Amino acid sequence: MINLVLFGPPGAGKGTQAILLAKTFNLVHLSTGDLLRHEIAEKTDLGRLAAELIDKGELVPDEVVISMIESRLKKPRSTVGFIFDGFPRTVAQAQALDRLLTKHHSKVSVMLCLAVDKPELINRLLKRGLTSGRCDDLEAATIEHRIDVYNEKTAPIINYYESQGKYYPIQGLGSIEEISENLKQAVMRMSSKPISTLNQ
Ligand code: B4P
Repeated sequence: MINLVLFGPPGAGKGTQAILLAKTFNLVHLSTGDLLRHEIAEKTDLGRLAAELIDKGELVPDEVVISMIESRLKKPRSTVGFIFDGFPRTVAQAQALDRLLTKHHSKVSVMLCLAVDKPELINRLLKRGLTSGRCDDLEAATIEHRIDVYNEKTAPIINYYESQGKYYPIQGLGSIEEISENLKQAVMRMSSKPISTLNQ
């Protein structure tokens, strides 16, 4: 099984690249951001809690996102693996993901970390905010807060995966196609198998 963690600060391109990687390698794409936005759209209790936190640029509590991922992993399906987009976002979530995958006799294969500088992140998210309808993309101050939260709570995960030899940094500046190609090459090198055999 290939289990990819696609990592990076807000606006690094995780969602954009995860869709392309999932298609290339035939992986199930699990985005906690998308799952939370679905709850918000459905106006569930969880959605109301999530909206309040997301709009302020805060993280949703660990137990909420961990249980969302747990229920998705429990679904019986035949797949060559998963791509985790926006999860884990804290060391506690990274530890929980390891526990959950171990239960399924599997593990994280690699953590691909998209590196993008702060001014570019802010530009991208403000641009997306013009059309996305996402409150968390509207104000530069909220975006800056999201980046601060990333630096404080999420970036420490890099050490967690580095100590396991699973951290793989990737340049996140450039065209979407170039970055996608670099990610694809990284996954193929990691698996040391030609793309055609990865789905077997
Ligand atoms: P997410 O939905 O995960 O989103 P994100 O961090 O905003 O963005 P992403 O990096 O996916 O950006 P994208 O590809 O779209 O999280 C939203 C919120 O949900 C979080 O702030 C948090 O509150 C909550 N949440 C989610 N998961 C959680 C968890 N595990 N624990 C706790 N809370 C959680 O790219 C951004 C923009 O850049 C797009 O408009 C795109 O078109 C553009 N772009 C992409 N690549 C580009 C490139 N190469 N060049 C130019 N532009 C590019």
